[in-house]
Amino acid sequence: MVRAWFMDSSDTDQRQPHMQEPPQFVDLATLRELSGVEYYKMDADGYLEDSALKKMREDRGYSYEDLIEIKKDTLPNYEVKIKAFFEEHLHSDEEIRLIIDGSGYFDVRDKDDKWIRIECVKGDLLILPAGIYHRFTLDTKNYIKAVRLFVGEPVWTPINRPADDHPARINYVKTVVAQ
Ligand code: KMT
Ligand code: NI
Repeated sequence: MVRAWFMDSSDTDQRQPHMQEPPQFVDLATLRELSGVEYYKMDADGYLEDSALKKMREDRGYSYEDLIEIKKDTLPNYEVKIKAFFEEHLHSDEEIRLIIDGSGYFDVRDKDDKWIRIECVKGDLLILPAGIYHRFTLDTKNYIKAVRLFVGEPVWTPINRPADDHPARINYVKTVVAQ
């Protein structure tokens, strides 16, 4: 089961859980309400053939798919990428990730600009809406492998905060934050 929680305010090691004391967990319905983030459980082993994933590809028009493996010795420019993933940013499109091995944290800003940390493990599929401020980090196990999905030709460009005038941000504020 995926878990999410409001983060503490300490800026020590990003790979630690950073839960508050006591922990302030966020359930999936609340996560969606506060951020627009969608979560689905998928069959990570059989994902190529999984009917739920197949339906999602069709329904949402996910025509592009590749794999990203974040591992020190095999990902080119590892340190640079790790740093860029953890810079607060947004994208002009959804960020869709299905975790097929390992684990990591997606941090998203909620409507009140508070950080919610989403712990992702094998079988978790997350859809971060276009325009949401977010970041990603590995956890202390230092390994994740994920499928990246996209509608059409992929654009992975991160637009670092502040990007409040970006059209995707304006639309996100209108459709999620202001609701
Ligand atoms: C991104 O865009 O932040 C990433 O692709 C990194 C996380 S994928 C598990
Ligand atoms: Ni991103």
